[in-house]
Amino acid sequence: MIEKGRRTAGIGLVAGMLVLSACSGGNNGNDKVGDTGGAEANAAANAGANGSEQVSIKIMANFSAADMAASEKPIFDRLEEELNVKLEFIVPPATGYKEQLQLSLVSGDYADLVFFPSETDESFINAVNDGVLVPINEYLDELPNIQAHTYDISWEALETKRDGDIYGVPRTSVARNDGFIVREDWLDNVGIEVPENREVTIDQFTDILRKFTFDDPDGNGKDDTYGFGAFLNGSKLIDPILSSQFGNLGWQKSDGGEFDFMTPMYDRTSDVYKEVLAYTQMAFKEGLVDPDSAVIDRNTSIDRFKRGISGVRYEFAGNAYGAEKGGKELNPETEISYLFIQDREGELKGVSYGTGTWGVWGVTAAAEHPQRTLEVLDWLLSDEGWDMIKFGVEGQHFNMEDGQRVYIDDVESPWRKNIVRRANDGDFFISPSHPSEEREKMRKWVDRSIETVEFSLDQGFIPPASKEPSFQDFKLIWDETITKIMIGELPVDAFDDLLDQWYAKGGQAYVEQMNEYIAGTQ
Ligand SMILES: [Ca+2]
Repeated sequence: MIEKGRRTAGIGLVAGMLVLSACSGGNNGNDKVGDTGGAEANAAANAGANGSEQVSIKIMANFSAADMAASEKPIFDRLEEELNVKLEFIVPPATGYKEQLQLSLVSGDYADLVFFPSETDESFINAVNDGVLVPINEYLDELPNIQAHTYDISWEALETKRDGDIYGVPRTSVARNDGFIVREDWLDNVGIEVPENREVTIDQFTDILRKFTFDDPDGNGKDDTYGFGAFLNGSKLIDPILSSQFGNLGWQKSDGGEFDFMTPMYDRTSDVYKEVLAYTQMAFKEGLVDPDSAVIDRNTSIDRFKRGISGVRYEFAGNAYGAEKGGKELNPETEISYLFIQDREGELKGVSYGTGTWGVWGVTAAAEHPQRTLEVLDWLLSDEGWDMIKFGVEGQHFNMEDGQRVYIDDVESPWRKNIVRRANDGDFFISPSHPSEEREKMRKWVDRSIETVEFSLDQGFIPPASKEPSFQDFKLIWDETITKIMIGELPVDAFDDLLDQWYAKGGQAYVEQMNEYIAGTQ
């Protein structure tokens, strides 16, 4: 039952991904008269023309390996041939990328195309304000693939000066409303049937957690399992088990009250966030959560799930098959499936924060051919380029047998998946080496997690008020109190007092500034 030839594919889980909706105002500024002078006119003349002169394009990128792998070289060879360009990559060690980036910007000796960690990173904002990065609006019309595969919200986020000029191309991050992987064999053992669409109500979910905790789902006659496996996140905090299910969709237009925009967490007129906390508290108090959850990291939580200590955990659907394979190594009975939890109205939706970007490609003033520089990214997002990015190269990553890709074990390709991504292509994250039947199943869940995303309106904006010492000091009290409420050491009503204090410690200014920001993006 255990398959041989195990291959770990670099599944890049988009950590903390979050994006925002927003119908783009449609202001691409394409009618704007460029101010980059001759270089631009020159580039426009060359743009995409077959038989154009070969140009060199220097790219500064953040990859985990300094050199392109032999396996992925054919992708860049093809690109160079197709666009008649010569690519020159500058790849500093990933751990020192920010410093190298800073140095190159200060020195004035920068590449044509430069990768920035995010659109809110100081290095990016400074590069925009110092004129190191040029607006790309006027080139977008000739970049159909970039246009087709980028979230509207990302373009808005890249209007750094809020004047319509766009200062980069996002390395897109796919926004998802992930659900949970679940021990399907345990569901069978305790007699729970889940609908074909894998969606259950909050009450059904609670029932699953209870039966997994108290009904000996692994059938060994011992009381040794828990429903839910949680963990401490990157900020050393426990996340609520359910949240959007109670109506927490981040910053949204408010229906009355003091502010035009509000998030349940800071809303003194709504109980939504208290309901979020109360659910998690109930689960801890009833003992439905692996008690180690409050002291372990995500990897340990994954391991405990694999060992059959917990039966449900939060996970990207595309990792379900890998979890099943891992579980079977310890217990051949292991079957893994997926669960989505509906909200109280029976709808499935979850919030995504941020701007659909995972870093930004900026074109610098040093680029003599901005249009052709951007065409490099555009080609990688074309059907031909994307096919190789996503599935790899025949003969390098896989061989075709009976019309199927059969993957070759352990082929490194550290660059290809870290340059561009297509918005809403969740398939990208599902290892192409998995059996096609399993991929098909997971893709349905992944697609569902993508189509049920609602975007928080804050676009990742961090109000300046949050930099105030009193606000920052209070964060410790906030985190501690929230944690104590969730694990049941404080009553849920302790949240009311906490929120009042938060407003007094700078929260008022925070919410005002956030409202001003969101209003400016509408
Ligand atoms: Ca048991």
